[in-house]
Amino acid sequence: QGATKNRTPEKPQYDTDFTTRVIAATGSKAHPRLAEIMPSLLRHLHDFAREVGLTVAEWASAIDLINACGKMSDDRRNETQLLCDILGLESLVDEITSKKLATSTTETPSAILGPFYRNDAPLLPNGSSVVHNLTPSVPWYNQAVADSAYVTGRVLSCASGGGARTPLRNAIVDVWHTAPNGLYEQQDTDQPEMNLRGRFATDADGRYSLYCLRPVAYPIPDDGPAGQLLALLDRHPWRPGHIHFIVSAAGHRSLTTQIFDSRDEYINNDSVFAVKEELIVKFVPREGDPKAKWALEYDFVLGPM
Ligand code: MBD
Ligand code: FE
Repeated sequence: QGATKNRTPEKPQYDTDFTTRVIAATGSKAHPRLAEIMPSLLRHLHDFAREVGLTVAEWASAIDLINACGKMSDDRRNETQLLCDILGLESLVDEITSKKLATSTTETPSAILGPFYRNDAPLLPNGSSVVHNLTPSVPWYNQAVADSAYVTGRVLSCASGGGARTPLRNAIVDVWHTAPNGLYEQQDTDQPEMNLRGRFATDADGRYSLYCLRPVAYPIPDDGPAGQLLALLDRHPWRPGHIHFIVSAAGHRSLTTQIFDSRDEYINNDSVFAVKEELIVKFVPREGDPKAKWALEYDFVLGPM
């Protein structure tokens, strides 16, 4: 009784002039874009705090969360990015960026980069495999054989407009995916360096071709603060099986995207909200190729710079 007697009985009224003053104190001669976006950020941030009645203790636990993400991050783990991913923020800014820059709806849709890209994947000849050192002693050998896949397609330009698509020679298809144990090579000491990564240059017809594996569903790393938050929010950490690509060609905007295996049970339930209809693919059985049980043909369409 005594504990409640001094508390405000009705909805508190805040001095919103406070926010106006904070915004008025904010500008940037050095960085015009910062000057443009900060007022909006401050307005939404302050409105959010007022709307939910954010307390000092709650704000302090958010600070702890962000600090914990930073402490955990290094070359191999970007926990702050992962936090953004589970909040849908990386997917949202990816969508905003491609809407701003795309010149045609025929461009292949983008999808988020994610935290596991590595520069300088080996440049491999078309028709070679990104699966290295696969021997029967590898724990997931049988699954790798059952899911072996031949992936081919063309890199096309829609730069000339009018719905025309022209093949791009010497485009680079940079590809990466997890092993059947759900781990990227840098997360897994049992995989050789740069396993399941490669770059392929398209031929005169704009064609690339490679051997890889049908991707499996896997949980994003959930042993850190982002995973704790997921659990608190009654959410699962799984992503549908996906293959990442960065496709680049002279005079064209690089495309960062992912393709998603239609068979996957998480296809409509991605923990980082990256799936788009046009990026869902169907692998088909491949006959007469001892190196692949499955085949996929997928074209990438790039827009002009
Ligand atoms: C991933 O493998 C990934 O692709 C994304 C976007 C986020 C977390 C893990
Ligand atoms: Fe990924």
